[in-house]
Amino acid sequence: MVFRKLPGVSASGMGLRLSQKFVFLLFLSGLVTLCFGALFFLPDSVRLKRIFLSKTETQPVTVGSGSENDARELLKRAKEPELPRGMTSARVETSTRLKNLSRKPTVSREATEERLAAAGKALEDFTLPRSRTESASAKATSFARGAAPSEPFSYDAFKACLLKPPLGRDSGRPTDPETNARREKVKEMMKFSWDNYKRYAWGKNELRPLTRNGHIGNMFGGLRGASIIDSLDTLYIMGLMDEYKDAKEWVETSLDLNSNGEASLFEVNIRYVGGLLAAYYLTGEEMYKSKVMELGEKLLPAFNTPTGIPRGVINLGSSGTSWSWGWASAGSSILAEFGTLHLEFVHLSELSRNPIYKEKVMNIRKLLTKIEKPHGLYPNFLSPVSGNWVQHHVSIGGLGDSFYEYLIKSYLMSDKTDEGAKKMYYGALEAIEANLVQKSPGGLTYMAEWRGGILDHKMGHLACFSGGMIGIGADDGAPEKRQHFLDLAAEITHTCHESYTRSATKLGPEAFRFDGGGEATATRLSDRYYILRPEVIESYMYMWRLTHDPKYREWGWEAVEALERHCRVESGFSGIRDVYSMTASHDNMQQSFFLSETLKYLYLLFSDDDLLPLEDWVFNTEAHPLPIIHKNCQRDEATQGKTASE
Ligand code: DMJ
Repeated sequence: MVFRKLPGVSASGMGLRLSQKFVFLLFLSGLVTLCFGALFFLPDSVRLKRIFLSKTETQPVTVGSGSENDARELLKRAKEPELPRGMTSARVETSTRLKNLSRKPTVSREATEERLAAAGKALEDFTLPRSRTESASAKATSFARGAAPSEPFSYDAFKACLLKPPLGRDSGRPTDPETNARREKVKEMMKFSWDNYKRYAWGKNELRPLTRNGHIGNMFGGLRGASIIDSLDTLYIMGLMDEYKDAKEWVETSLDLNSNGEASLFEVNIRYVGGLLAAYYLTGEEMYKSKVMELGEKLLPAFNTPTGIPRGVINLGSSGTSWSWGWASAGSSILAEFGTLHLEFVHLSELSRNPIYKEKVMNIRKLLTKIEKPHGLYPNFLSPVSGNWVQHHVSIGGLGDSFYEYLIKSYLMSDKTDEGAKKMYYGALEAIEANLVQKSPGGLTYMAEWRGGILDHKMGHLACFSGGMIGIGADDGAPEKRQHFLDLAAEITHTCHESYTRSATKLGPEAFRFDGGGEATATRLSDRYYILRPEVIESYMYMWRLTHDPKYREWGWEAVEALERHCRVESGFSGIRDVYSMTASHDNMQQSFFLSETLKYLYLLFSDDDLLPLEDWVFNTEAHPLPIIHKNCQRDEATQGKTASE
């Protein structure tokens, strides 16, 4: 048969002319674009949308006075790396660690691509609804009924185990009148911060001191009152008893733990779990204990992953589902987040007589011990699915910081019996010294960051806690290294002090560099802000306790004066946007860690050492004091830390 070519019809394809094909293709591509666009307007519940977008992106904006969606904010800010935190809007994000990240151009740029790549991964999310998670209270019952011990935790027995009274001989009042006056000044700063929070933001998470309203954010899911929980122990040790009673009453009557919403596991743990535990141990109020047990149980589903490494975000409601942060590399978990649970979780097991909490964190420890570490270093991103490192970025500042802190503090809190933590800490420190610790041409010692073998000569304000950390760990490495560690701790603390003295305001920037001509100064506009962070003052406090060198108290006083001059506003304390400018530009946020950490460490710096003595207490990373579990004190098997799997 012969096919005859019809006039006006192309010989190719389906018999369409070239121009017709072009129109058809145009129509087809329009249709595809329309379908994709529609995805973004679908309601959040639509499954299809969850497949295409990482979970964080699909979360609804929590609406409430002053609340914003941090994840969306992170993504938005990712496109504005040149702007310092807080300059993008009137708001400063609650999670300062996460804020840091969002500002990094590398993370910012990669974040979008990685989120899309992670979208596929999101399907692998291994989350169990709360009903399928072993209930801590159910397990506690069976634990009590079985072979395991059933003696309930006794507060009196705990108190009898302490070596010294928690508040010292005279609540830590120093005999020297000048030091006492300085201490009183810090107390006044606390009262001022608290009073304004109470007046303008009561029950909200943080105070916005310029606009005189409350900030909620969504780092804590539906939980509220972060400033109250973070302040309980500070008010108590300062003897601000009327204020403490108000705080306690609020916890008793208004702290709603049945709130829904996606929360940061890390932030809820360090602020809420840590704050409630400390309040309980200091006061013996059973109410704090039952609240913290209830909250602790809500955190357990985050560990339901193939490796047991928890994800960063957890729904505190009944679903108990968890996710990785949308911005974190390929659905990974963050070292400083999953590595900053140990102290609180050991105490949750201690109080509940239920080993499950300790098992969860010991499992993290086990994985980290086994996994191969580049040059002995711990990278910041780990996949909770495969248990492998996702990137080789190492930092003692944001993303890594409190993981190292919790290793040495776990050892100290176990009354030096936790050999695993000890080995990991000194191993990590050796690798840090070999790879990260640097000396500038001007003689300043600093901790650089490490990106797959390439050094970034930058140190974050967050990394300044390491002076204190290396100091408190000086005694327990090799004996011949004691002085070396004390010297290193003093040098790092000195460098961090330099970052303060080299600024016009005498407050330190968010990050400072040692390249590009300067030393210990921020070279980027986006690193110039100060958000009332505690880390530098924290190191002064530890170095004071360890050496009694008066310079640390002087440096602390310089910080008080600078805070008064540049951060005190009419209705509270606020962060500032540029530590190099004498023209104040406030960020309108009184962070809750200012009340729990910055002011507490200052107060301790000007107090006698018998206020919360280090022989009995370790501070969690939010400065909430947790007691050392003394080995010679009689405890039953559960409190000895035996886990069910051991
Ligand atoms: C606090 O919430 C904690 O110290 C945390 O470990 C990191 N930094 C903030 C304060 O800067």
